[in-house]
Amino acid sequence: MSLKLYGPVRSRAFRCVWALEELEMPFEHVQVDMKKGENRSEDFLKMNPYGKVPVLETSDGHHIFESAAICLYLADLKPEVGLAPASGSINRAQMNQWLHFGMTEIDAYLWVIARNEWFYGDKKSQEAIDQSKMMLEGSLKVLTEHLKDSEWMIGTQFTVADIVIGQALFWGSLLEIPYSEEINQYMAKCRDRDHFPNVKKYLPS
Ligand SMILES: N[C@@H](CCC(=O)N[C@@H](CS)C(=O)NCC(=O)O)C(=O)O
Repeated sequence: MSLKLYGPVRSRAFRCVWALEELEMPFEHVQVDMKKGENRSEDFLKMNPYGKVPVLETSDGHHIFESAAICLYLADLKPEVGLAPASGSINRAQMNQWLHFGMTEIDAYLWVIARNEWFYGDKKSQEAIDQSKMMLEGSLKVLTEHLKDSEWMIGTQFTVADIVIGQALFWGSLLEIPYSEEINQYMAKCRDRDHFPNVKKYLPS
């Protein structure tokens, strides 16, 4: 059995495809058409009861959801690549710190803004948008300061934290959130990585 990733590249599955490419790991890609409700089918809900992508099917048939957890699992399968530092090391703790920061202090606020702007129609809450923008301003300030003297989130080592934060910033730019020069440069560096262009191979034809 091989690794199987469920979820279109234009979703948080992007992170997992990017990690798989960085790790040069073969996998089967299943698009999952969310417009057709394929993520709500009985079979899909058995893999992720929340009905969200991405989901990874491991080579021994287990299912994992949550993009950051999937990326971390994959990185640990090939520790020699260095996408996740060794368990118990200070680098591991710092990678986890930024990984959680990316998920809770960046991605989550962007998602509140996106849901309100794009999906909620007359249920849209300007207050929720404004509060999230305010919180995000603080997170992006911290990120900007950190990037002033760090090449990647943990110094010179590109890790899963960069994949999660980088991709959150990419999709967040659709919301026209103002980014600092440091953040723009960081995103450009992410895009310049050798394996980054390969992610496009998984876009639907
Ligand atoms: N925290 C989750 C979020 C997953 C998520 O919200 N996925 C979206 C696509 S990016 C989804 O599947 N939405 C479909 C739905 O909510 O019905 C992760 O990082 O994997």
